[in-house]
Amino acid sequence: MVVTAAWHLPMLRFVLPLTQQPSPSPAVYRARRQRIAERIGEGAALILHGGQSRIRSNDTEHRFRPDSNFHYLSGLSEPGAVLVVRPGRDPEFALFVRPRDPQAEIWSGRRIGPEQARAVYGADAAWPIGELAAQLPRLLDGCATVHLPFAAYEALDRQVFAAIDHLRRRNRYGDVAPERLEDARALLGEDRIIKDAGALGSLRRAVDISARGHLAALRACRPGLYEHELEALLEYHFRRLGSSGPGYGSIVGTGDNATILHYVDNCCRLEEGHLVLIDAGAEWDYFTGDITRTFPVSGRFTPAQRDLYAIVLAANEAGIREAQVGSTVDSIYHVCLRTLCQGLRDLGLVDGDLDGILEDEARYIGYTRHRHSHWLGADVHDAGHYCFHREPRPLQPGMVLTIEPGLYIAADDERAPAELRGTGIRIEDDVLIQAAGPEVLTHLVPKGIDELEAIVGSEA
Ligand SMILES: [Mn+2]
Repeated sequence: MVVTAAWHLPMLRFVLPLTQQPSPSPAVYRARRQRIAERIGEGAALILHGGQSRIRSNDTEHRFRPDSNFHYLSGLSEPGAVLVVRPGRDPEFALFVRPRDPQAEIWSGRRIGPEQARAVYGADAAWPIGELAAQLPRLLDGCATVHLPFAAYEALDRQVFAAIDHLRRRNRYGDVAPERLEDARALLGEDRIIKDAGALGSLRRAVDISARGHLAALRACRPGLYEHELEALLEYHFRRLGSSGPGYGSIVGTGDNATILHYVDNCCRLEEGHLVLIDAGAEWDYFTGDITRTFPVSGRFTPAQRDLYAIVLAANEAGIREAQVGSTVDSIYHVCLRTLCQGLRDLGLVDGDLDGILEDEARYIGYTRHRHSHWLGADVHDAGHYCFHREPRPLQPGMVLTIEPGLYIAADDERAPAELRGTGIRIEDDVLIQAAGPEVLTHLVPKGIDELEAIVGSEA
């Protein structure tokens, strides 16, 4: 990191870097704003914050990652931006961005600036972010409803309330203040849950890059490597292929580390005879893949590992078969769970008849631990309701979800055969719901026992 001042650098010519180019295409974002505009109707306004840079430690920052909803509607990825959408009004799409500042840009990177924001992102109007407080009353005057993500950006909440208060006081001069607030997260979630062509294109690419990272890790795996070496290899391929990096902290856990659901220390040595669990996904254009595979470090399952693995694989496959239009995330869970519990019973880890086991969560939850699906998209746990009025919502074409059953046997589980104590197995695929049946987006990464044994260590 550069720490010396360089006052004499020439002013940076504005060149739009690759990462800022709106991809897929401006038309995708325009169509999304159009759908949202139709949903909220004339007389409403939507306000979203693009997110701020976050401090990692002292005065160094994490790489900026925009707010998913903001990016979904604008394509813009810069800290400190705000968008306003007002259906049927002029300007209908307004952006507030950081002003150009040659000196600041020498230190912390290029800025789009209001002028380019209009040209590149199709805004009808754009101002420096410092003018937000002054412009908001004018933009909200006459809007009956304001859509805002509740409790997301306190400073923005305060500015919106200040603008509303200002309009309220000026009612006797003819200003009309908004009287209703609605949660923009719910609004955006219901649009994001059905993937449009742009979202699906980005998601397919994210999943494809994720798969290539997993394939590289499978091929390179051998006893004596460390978890962080597999992590580095995965993420090397993510970045090599143009991804901005993992969409969430990569999990590489061997032995009983695999029983820790969100294990991210990734510091242990891979031992002969152990399994290793990798749960990792690459981000592309702010959409992320989410793949989990579990496989033997040495390339050969022990008979006991194979039996346990076969149960989880059967549950994963049963869950995928259940991923049909009209089915629900709940019914996928129950199909997976029935398969897992049948297997636990066959292994002698739980007693009794299957229906009795399934009725008593306390008997199996220590082994199964978590639900088996979440929506997938711009966020790894993506936006959108799972149920309405406590009823699970039916799956529709265009939804993407994960199916990820697992079994976890604690290191101190005295019921389990000694060689399975401290074992975690999870198999996770990303599935697109379609009228013709589920499409497994993650099919490139093998999960069958024979395929895994053939590929693990093949390039070690
Ligand atoms: Mn997942």
